[in-house]
Amino acid sequence: MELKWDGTERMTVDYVKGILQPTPTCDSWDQIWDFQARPDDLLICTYPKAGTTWTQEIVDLIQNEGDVDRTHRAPTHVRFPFIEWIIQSIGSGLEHANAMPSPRTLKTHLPFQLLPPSFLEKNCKIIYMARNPKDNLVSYYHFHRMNKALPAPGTWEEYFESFLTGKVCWGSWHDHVKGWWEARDQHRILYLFYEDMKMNPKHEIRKLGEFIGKKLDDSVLDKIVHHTSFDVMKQNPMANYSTVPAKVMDHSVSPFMRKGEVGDWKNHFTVAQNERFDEDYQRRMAGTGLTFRFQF
Ligand code: PPS
Repeated sequence: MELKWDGTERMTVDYVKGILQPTPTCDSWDQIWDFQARPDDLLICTYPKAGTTWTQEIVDLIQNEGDVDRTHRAPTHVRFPFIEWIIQSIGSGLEHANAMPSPRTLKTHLPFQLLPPSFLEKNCKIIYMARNPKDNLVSYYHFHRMNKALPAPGTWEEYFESFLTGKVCWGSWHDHVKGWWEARDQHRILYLFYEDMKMNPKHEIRKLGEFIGKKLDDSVLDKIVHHTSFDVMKQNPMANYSTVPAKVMDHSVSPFMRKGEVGDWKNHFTVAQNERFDEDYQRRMAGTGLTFRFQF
């Protein structure tokens, strides 16, 4: 597979079936769509910046029964191939996944309709983590600023409009969370919320353990809660993306582990933006049964 983008310029984007994607993902789309899942694959799926890395760290600690040394074996993106991510200085998530022995835990940000069909054909377990869209937007904006593997975000006002109109990589937040929500009962999908994990991590980690098929005693659960807290993960080079070359992710612009809070959107949204967001949200989310917490 040819990896053209080398990080000296900002990533370009294109469309796959109406969804914006980094150009290398578009160029390799046929191979991504044909990805061969295995029945014992576990897939972690999120809209970007919804708590993927947090979920990955928790899952790895559950699978390793709280053994922190085992989870320090490699950085997040090496432990969990990101199937549609192709970066020259880092490699192809697809090739990495294909070379990995089973059982594999994989990552994707794809909306449900773009999920390679073999995941459903093989009845793989899928964990979906969703985050309230206002904090998700803020997090994504800052990630665009620091990550050259995404286009430049423009001004805050411009990015706000791009997010609302779904003109960002991986498409509309609203369509993403709704698509996976509607699919959850027909497939082996555990649908989780970032705000629940923040509010009661032990409860949510136990739920994850049951879904994965691991019964965890209280002391292991407490250990996992501690090692996956924001402050501990921020200091963990295997979980904070500091191993990615600085020409791709520049943490001096905005750290990957930025704030990890619920309600930070209040420091960014103007009153007018908030009213516009709420009006749009109510219209697009009406009747879905999906509710998000925007603050505690
Ligand atoms: S990515 O690039 O899509 O994989 O990013 P993702 O991991 O989904 O999202 C990054 C945001 O999640 C926050 N984060 C956490 N919050 C709370 N606790 C823990 N342990 C944790 N780990 C990561 C991270 O700080 C990003 O959110 P913001 O709001 O930008 O801080």
